[in-house]
Amino acid sequence: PPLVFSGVQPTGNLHLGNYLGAIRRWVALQEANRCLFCVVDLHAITVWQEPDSLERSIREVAAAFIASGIDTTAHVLFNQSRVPEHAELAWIFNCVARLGWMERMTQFKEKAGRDRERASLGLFAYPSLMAADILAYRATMVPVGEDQKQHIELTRDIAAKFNHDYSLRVAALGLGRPIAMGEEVVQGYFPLAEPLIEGPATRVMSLKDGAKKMSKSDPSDLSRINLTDDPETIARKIRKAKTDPDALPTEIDGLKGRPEADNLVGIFAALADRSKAEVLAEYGGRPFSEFKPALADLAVEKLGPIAGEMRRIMADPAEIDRTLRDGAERAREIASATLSDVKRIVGLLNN
Ligand code: AQP
Repeated sequence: PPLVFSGVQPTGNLHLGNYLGAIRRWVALQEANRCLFCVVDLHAITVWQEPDSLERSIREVAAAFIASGIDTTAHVLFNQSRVPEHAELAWIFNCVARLGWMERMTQFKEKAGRDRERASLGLFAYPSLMAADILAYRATMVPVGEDQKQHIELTRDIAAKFNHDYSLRVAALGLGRPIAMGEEVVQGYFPLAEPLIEGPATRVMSLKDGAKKMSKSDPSDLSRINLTDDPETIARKIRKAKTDPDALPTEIDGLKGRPEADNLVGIFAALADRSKAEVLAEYGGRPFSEFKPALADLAVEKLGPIAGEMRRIMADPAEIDRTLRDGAERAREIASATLSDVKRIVGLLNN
């Protein structure tokens, strides 16, 4: 079966965007696929993290995965730094990827801000580590939010350049397999990963600004719904969410040019497992003063049990650590086999 890989950074404030854009969809993918889910702690340290809060966040993300319904026995849940092959493969990919490719990454530009000179080298090389995360397992399905699309494209570029640069060697060692490149099928070592970006909530926006995505690092806590928020906080944040003065439209086209309305309808649809059109069929023509309480009730109903379960799991950190250690051992079996192939392919003596 195809292999699924995805991850979340343990940078605190896990929010509704992370849940709807990523975690919740992973749960659905578990049925038909083999999945690896990763707490990407090496990505987190590309910007400064207080060591104590990093440890706490790693466990909190793991708890959120488990509380959301990730099956850690049938699938693999681990933290990235426990599988050293990610960092090793990332170094090799740093030598495959080109500076110009990295310079085009919008996430780097956004996160580095105006003072690029002071951004960490790790933040710049982030996409190369992400390519390693995926390709260490030769995963082909990567469920992510819209914001990660460019990084997955770069992962494909790295895989394609590696396959091309080492094609003769891969053939000589008999390590090639058929890789679909558009219409063509070529022999190569790494498959081309596909981003899975689907559903009504691939880009959940800030509750305070319909032009900004909901994000862990937004200084305003009112901009996001955290997975650990209590029911009153969830209701208050939705009540205070920015909207325009008009009633909800009856047709989906009526959401154009109304980013805040579009966002709240998208969140409702994702939480209710319905389409935006279905939500508008019910709430079209009604004012936000009626829609917001309905959304708040729905959010509390869907997120409340997850928050409760997260608290229960977090009460036993040793058990979380055991789960992550066990996951890492199983992940490592696959990743180390890939690394040993890659070293032979590149010509790094490893006998
Ligand atoms: N607003 C969002 N809507 C939908 N999906 C989102 N994701 C993040 N924000 C949204 C998806 O969640 C997964 C994990 O994200 P991440 O923690 O690895 O990185 P990020 O995209 O940098 O998340 P944040 O919350 O925006 O963090 P900061 O503030 O640190 O930049 C990914 O699949 C992502 O697409």
